[in-house]
Amino acid sequence: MKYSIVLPLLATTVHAGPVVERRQAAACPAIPSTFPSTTNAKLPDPFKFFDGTAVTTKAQFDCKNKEVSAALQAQELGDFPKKPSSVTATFSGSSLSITSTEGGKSVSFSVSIKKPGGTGPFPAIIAYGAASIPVPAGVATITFNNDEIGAQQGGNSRGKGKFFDLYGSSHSAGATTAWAWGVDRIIDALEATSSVGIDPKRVGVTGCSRNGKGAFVAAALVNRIALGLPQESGSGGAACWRISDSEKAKGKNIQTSSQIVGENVWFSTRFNSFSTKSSTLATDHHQLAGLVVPRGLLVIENEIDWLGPGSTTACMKAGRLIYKAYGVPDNMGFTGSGNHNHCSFPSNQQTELTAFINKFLLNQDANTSGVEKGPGGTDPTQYIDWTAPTLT
Ligand code: MCU
Repeated sequence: MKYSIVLPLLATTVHAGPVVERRQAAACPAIPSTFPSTTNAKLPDPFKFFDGTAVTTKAQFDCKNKEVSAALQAQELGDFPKKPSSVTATFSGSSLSITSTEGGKSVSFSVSIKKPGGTGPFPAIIAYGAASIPVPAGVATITFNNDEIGAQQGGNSRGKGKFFDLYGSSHSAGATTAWAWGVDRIIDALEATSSVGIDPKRVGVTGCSRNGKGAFVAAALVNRIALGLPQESGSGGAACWRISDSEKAKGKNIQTSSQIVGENVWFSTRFNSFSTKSSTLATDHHQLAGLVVPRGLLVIENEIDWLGPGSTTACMKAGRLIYKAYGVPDNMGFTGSGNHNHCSFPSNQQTELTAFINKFLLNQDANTSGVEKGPGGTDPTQYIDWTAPTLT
């Protein structure tokens, strides 16, 4: 059977929405277009607007996140485009084909959907490339060929892929941002096509290694994602740039910003000028986790030096301070485990994975409290000169 839907033009059909939501949005201070670049070896304060105003309420924090997103786009990720003027989808067999049109140009891509038996709607996990975590019965898998949206074949693949066919090869987005745009379109299509049988409010995203960086960025930028499951993302994902530089200075064989910009096109060319001075970035990746607040996030790591287990652990501990300040400490956890091959999910991370999936995708009661597993001796306090408030 074939289904066809057309999503309405955003500009002409935006509905008023709940009054509270509109008031909160209107109450946000204007988002700056330039960001601090003063040297700061510590992790930037997630509870201070760039103009120095303290963040004391959850509503202010939600506004602060808009600034953080803007700063990340301006300095690392490149622009994350809003929804194209038209998004249409057709569902046939197990294939959901999505066409996005903007400025007279269109691109199409398809995802394949493997559903559990029985009657939906089902929750789903969008897997970059192929899932390298076990997806439990009861949860669908949406296989997303992120490489066709934004190529990641080294420096020469800059600006290649369907995202760039639509927005132009010189668009500022790095590959991780282009992929997040693809995830955003998948959710558009799921929302508009109930016949697919997937509940768009219970969608997670995963990917491993380079695709783990992508899954983390998607969870951060696409606020309709219910659960982020970045796996072994390391530097560019769960690691903080500043902490990785400090670990490198201590002699660790760890990926840093200065290396990553030469290896591949995961980030915008805007990041190049920061790559050797990460301490001048307006944000760091504890705030990438902060962008997912209050949604579910389980950061899955390995203890391979290059991934920076010391950096990912300290950085995500700082990320959990943000969740805690917002009153939802149990909505985020991180689990690092050694002695297994890169991207081969070990059984000793299963309990926490199951708990997060049960809670955020299967709507079950599950204990996700206090999941902080990583190598000993990793303490973020030396990188922190702020105190997390209890946001009201
Ligand atoms: C952890 O992800 C990357 C890493 O950042 C790269 O430096 C390395 O080349 O590849 C890793 C990866 O994607 O492995 C599959």
